[in-house]
Amino acid sequence: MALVLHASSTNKNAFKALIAAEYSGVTIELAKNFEMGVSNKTPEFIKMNPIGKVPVLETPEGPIFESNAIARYVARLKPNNPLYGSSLIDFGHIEQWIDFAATEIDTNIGRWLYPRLGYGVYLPPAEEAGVAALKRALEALNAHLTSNTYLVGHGVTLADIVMTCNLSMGFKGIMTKSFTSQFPHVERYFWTLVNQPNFKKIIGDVRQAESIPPVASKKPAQPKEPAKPKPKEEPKKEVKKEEVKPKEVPDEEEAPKPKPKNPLDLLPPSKMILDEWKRLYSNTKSNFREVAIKGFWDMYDPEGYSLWFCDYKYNDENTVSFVTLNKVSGFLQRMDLARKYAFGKLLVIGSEAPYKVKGLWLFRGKEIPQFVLDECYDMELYNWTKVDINDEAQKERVNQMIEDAEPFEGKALLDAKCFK
Ligand SMILES: N[C@@H](CCC(=O)N[C@@H](CS)C(=O)NCC(=O)O)C(=O)O
Repeated sequence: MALVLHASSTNKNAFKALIAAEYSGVTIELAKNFEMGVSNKTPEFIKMNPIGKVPVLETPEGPIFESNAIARYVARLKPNNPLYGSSLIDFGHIEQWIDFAATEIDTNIGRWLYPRLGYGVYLPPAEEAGVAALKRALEALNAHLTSNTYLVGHGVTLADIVMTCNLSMGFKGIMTKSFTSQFPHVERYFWTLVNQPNFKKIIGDVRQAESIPPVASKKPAQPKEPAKPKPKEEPKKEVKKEEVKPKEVPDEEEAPKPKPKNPLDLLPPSKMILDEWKRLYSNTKSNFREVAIKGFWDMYDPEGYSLWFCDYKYNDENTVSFVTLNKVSGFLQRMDLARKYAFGKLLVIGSEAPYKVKGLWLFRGKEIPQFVLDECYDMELYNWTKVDINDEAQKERVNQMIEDAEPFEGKALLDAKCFK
């Protein structure tokens, strides 16, 4: 009997065994007509895996569940398989990274991604904790990969297969370029591995997420039930202790709580009306200095607003023009949450690589709003300096950024993007 893998052909957990099989010369068939949510709920399937999850591998000696266990089994079918290293210590390190990939990488990608897709409750502090734990894990992985091409030794092992499959869910689903660019060795490692022929054959082309998925509606649409007739009053049944159900948690959507006000809405009113500035900026087609820039300083209220220069920390990595432009566009998209409270300019400077990304932001309040720092990951990719408006040179730099002056700091502009 051939080995049969029960899973859909796009399941990253199934990829682990399939890639291991490619490296090991093992043949695995995918179960025919597998339908997620249907095939894995049948009594026959539950006999193979009592929790009803995929993948499951059917072997001549019985089924195996848990994707890492399946991948290990497949690797062991080849005697002295280099996927398991060549010494006991290699073996130990391979197992170490397989566990790390499961507990530190996969779990934390899931904490970030699944609630956003509607699998589980979305809670911002829980997401924050998940992202922080993922960053910690990726920092450690990045440090290891600074001086190692592969996780263990000098070739692909089972640890790389498991790690890459787990990372693929993050890269495809939620880890945008501006997030992963904090971990350049992880990026290099991931793209190298997914482009190895044995990986590519199974995973196909991988496209990195361009944005963080928005939070899915909390409650999936329920099929409407016909109105039930009111039950007749029945004599009260004595309830046994074990039958007492825990109180249902009130559904947030049924009784919407008033949204807490953004603290910026509670600031003392300002003479500067952000929308008026945005309109002036957009509508000024000529004499920009005299009209828009002068108008800006006439309106500017240092008590109610602050101006900030930002400077991308990793300009050396901006070696490809369209990638740099996408990075900037992604940042501006993610700032959508601050549209009521911010205006920004981002300049992509230089006519050849590496391009420099520098910008100017106007924020409501005297500091960068905390919710922006918390919720927009790009913020930490830049160094931020508050503009001293008593310094004429800084004011002039503000003007140049607002009007896309060229040359800027002696260089041509590849592009200038505005957030308004
Ligand atoms: N730790 C398990 C995770 C398996 C798992 O979560 N499978 C998902 C699909 S990727 C599943 O079958 N979900 C269906 C369900 O939860 O009922 C493994 O690595 O195999």
